[in-house]
Amino acid sequence: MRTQVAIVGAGPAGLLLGALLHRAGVDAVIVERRSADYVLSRIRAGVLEQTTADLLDEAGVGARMHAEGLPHGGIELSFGGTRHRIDIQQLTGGKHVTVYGQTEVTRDLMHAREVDGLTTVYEAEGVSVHDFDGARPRVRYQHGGVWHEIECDFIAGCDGFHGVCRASVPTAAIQLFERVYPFAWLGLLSETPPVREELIYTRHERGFALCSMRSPTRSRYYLQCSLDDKVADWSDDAFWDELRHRLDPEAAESLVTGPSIEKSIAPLRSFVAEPMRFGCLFLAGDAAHIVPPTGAKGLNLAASDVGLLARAFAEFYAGSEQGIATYSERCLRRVWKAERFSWWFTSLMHQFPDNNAFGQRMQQAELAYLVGSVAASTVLAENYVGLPLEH
Ligand code: FAS
Ligand code: PHB
Repeated sequence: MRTQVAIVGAGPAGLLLGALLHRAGVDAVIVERRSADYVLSRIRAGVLEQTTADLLDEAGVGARMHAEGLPHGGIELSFGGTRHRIDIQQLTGGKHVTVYGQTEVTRDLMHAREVDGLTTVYEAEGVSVHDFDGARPRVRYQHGGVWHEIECDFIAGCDGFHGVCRASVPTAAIQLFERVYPFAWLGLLSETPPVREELIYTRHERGFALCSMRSPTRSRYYLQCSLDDKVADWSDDAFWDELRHRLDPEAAESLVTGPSIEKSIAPLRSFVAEPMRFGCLFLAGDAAHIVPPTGAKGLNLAASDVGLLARAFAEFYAGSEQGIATYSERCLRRVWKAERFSWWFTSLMHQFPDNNAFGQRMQQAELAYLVGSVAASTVLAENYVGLPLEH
């Protein structure tokens, strides 16, 4: 098989890249290790920046997001038993985020790809990438017991943190930056109305908590938990009791509980691989960087990477190498700013085992300053809605 761009991974990065390339008249094939149902079963992000919403529109898949997504102009910070609203829309001159689950984004992209009759190979085994620094870049995989090879001009490594593409880069050619956090997030999805209309980020001495949602009838909650915790350690009742302990009294009182429809534990890390290009191999999304989900940046960074990459490939086929030559540096400027914001917000809102009494007071003082200063709240607001894209 031959194509212009071979995309490894059918998560949001790979699927959005494929959709944008199709719109630009560039041929691409996606090779995915898992089944489509498995990809859809992973419950992850929930908040889209405007730049991500714009890219979904550009890819022609924004209709359901506009119909079912929830525009949010603010968030609430809860600490010391009270909640403080950050008026994001007012502080950013009218910008907002859209609450629309990653699962739905992925579903919309998969549907569009099927309607357009584009090639996606699911349940591909033994995927490997070859000669990406030579003249004949190729992707090999086994499907149904038969080995296949895709000859291409470019390989897009959209295969996430545990993928094969970054792992195939010689160690001397790549620099890794990482911070692993001493805790995890326990997430729960329930068919219950959200506790408030907007998200609540809670700092509590028992640990961080986040109240989010997927719709007016479906809620998504997170609790900071130990890295040693297992989902089986947390009954639904134990989850709801702990969440009530961490919420302010009014929110705890209005919390509607119900059976979980999904529960999962995710470790938190900050991670960046530099550069994001190796010859004909380009990394995008979680394959290149990971942020702790506190700042709701992971999915949005993946989208902005592939927005730049799709444009760069289209420019290449139109005769300019400028886009592919500057892809890595342009992505990394935005990635590092999102890494900073996600690290800062995580450090502010979570309990750290080595945080002494002074550290607790520093967190409390920073939160008091944050909600009392227009300048400080503006910094939070403009990072939360997403910094401008470089074109
Ligand atoms: P993904 O990991 O989504 O997709 C990569 C794809 O490549 C997967 O489908 C995988 O099966 C496939 N793949 C891997 N190896 C392969 C191989 N060798 N061959 C072929 N295919 C291969 N972000 C937020 O903003 N908010 C959140 O609350 C949030 N929660 C998260 C919870 C968890 C458990 C995780 C892991 C991430 C979370 N994220 C969150 C971040 C998440 O949303 C990512 O940023 C987003 O999925 C990035 O998309 P991709 O880069 O496409 O990577
Ligand atoms: C979610 O709804 O899954 C979500 C929202 C905001 C975050 C993290 C996760 O910061």
